[in-house]
Amino acid sequence: MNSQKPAAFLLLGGVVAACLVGPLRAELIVNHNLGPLPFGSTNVTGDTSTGANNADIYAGITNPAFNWGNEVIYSFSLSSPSSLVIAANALAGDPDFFLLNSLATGRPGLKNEALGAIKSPAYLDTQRVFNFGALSPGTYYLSVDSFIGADGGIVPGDAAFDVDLHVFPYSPAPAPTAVNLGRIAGLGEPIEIDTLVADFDTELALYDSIGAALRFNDDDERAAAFQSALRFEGGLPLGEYFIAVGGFDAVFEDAFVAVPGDESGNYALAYNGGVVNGFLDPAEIQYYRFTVGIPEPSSIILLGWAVVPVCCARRRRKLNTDTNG
Ligand SMILES: [Ca+2]
Ligand SMILES: [Ca+2]
Ligand SMILES: [Ca+2]
Repeated sequence: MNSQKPAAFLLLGGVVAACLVGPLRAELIVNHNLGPLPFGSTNVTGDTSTGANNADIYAGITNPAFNWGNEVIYSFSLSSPSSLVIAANALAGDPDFFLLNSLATGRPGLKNEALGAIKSPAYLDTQRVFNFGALSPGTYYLSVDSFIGADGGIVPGDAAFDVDLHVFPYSPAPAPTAVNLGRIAGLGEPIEIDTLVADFDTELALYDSIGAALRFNDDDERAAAFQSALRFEGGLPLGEYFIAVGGFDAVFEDAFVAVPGDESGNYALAYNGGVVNGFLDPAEIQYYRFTVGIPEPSSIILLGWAVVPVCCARRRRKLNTDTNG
């Protein structure tokens, strides 16, 4: 009689689950959970030989021609806006330190890509102290990965490290005036933002809601003439984000600080199927805002109301039948 009901529930469940968790992907492995990082200093000591190599490169922030070997991954959380500084006490081999906001990795290929890299890496090769900068409250991962060279010149080897993580309070910066793009993805859904169609040399940066500069791109490898793209194939944490569009040679820093470049002209900002046309004046930065969220509240409410009355109506009818019967 009601053969469509289980199918409808399965479909609904699938849609909701897909919207909430996104497509399934392989994930990096957390070796140690540091828990909530308090303000002050936390010592982290380890050896990459105790880890595994699930990330050869870090998408969007490392040169694809380079290779990293075994990595050890630490998870930690921040309960309030913070800035994070890493300082080396002792290093052996060539450990590099990557901050990630997800454990997602790319599809199997020639190289394994960690997709959740944010900020610039701390190489700690000459400078023994590095400021990762501002971070919103949330969960992060520190991947300590052993640098093993460029393609064709790999020297396998592990690295040992003794570093301190210094956490300081950070005051969120006021949001800039921005064109609102609305919700462009759900949790775990791939995000791509680009200005590949532009008549000048563009640059792009991504900020989170407190002004933490997360990712920057000058030239995408697909660009015809030095245009930019930001790709988060593993998605972004739920929240509000800001895109800054600039011309070469802009500089982007925390607190929504952006020093404009000289280049200007027409561009099309493409984002997950949408597109906005703009014109950038000389010495100008333009901002757009978007959210990564669960499905629009209106659609959840609609789904909820579509299901609940049917369930209740059936139960009530059965109860009535039993009671009367
Ligand atoms: Ca690795
Ligand atoms: Ca290094
Ligand atoms: Ca560029």
